[in-house]
Amino acid sequence: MKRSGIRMVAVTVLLLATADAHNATGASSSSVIGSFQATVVNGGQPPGPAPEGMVWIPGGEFSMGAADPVGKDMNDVGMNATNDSRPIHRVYVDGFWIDKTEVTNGQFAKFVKATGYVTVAERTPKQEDFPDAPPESLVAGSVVFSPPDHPVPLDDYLQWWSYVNGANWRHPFGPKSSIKGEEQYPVVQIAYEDALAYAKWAGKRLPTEAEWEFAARGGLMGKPYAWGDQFRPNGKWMANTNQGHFPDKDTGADGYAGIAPVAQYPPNGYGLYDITGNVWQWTSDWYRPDYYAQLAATGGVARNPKGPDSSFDPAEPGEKKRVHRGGSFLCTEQYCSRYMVGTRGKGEISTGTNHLGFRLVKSTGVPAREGGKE
Ligand SMILES: [Ca+2]
Repeated sequence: MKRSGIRMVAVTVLLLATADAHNATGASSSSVIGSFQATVVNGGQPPGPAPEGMVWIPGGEFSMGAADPVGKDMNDVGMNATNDSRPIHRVYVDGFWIDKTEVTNGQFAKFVKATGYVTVAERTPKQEDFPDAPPESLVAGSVVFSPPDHPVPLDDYLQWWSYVNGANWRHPFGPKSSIKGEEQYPVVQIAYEDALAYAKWAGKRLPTEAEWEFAARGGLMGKPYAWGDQFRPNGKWMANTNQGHFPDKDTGADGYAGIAPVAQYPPNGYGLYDITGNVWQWTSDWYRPDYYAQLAATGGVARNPKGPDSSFDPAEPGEKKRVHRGGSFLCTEQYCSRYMVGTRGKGEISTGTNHLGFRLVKSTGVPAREGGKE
């Protein structure tokens, strides 16, 4: 990294680098691990015709979280999951509509054209917000995956993440990059408030983490992947992840090195494309590593949980983070295997990256019961 000060903090909270989660969680996996129980899907029909591009998720009760990896240490690099995804706990969510795909560049462009919205990454940082930053560093930009050309130890993510001046949703890798012809790719370089602004315009909202996971599981119970038990059933690639050697070599064996257009891989049981892999997705929950443990400790079913009241990441207690889910085209079993459906990510709310986007949900109009317990 050649820059210091402005948004360097943001770089340090990149979700792909959450190597701290293993040790940061307050939960003890050995003492509070639950187990998966049957998914009980609500009956009845969808409340009406599906909004364009959305599908009905009936909601119901399910077991949320990730199982302990079998025969593997939950180390912080090639982890199957992190301890913040434990224990498995029981959750109920009401039915809702959800986007079949992540929001695309084409969709986001319509929003920007209609509203004149300027994303966080396009705004020049203000000195008052970064009083310690040298003025010359107050340049609009965002965080970009910038892989080394040789293998590196996986304990320093600054070797593959850079803050790039001029990077934003129109120029995901920096000023010389473009999304021309990529209307069907997921929009990236989106900060949390950018996603909220789009959602308000679209008459939708971000999913809670629980809604996201219920939808992602596609009606299955406790499977490690959104589609079932095997990463590659019958040899078939089911999601856009990373092959080769992380971070220096992505062979694209699954069809894409780097980001892919939406819906290039089979949908899950609810008809959702790229619910894991391709780009991470914002959820509306604040991040705390011990949230699952808090819910599990009550011993009941968490109804429509909306996340903790505030963010707290012991690794970076000063940062406000929301939960990311789904993993990305950079995820690999060598590092950050969080295309596994029960696992979690997190990210500082003002930080976009070129592998982070979002998809939205819509409630039926029936007021959901507030988060909490029965
Ligand atoms: Ca790939």
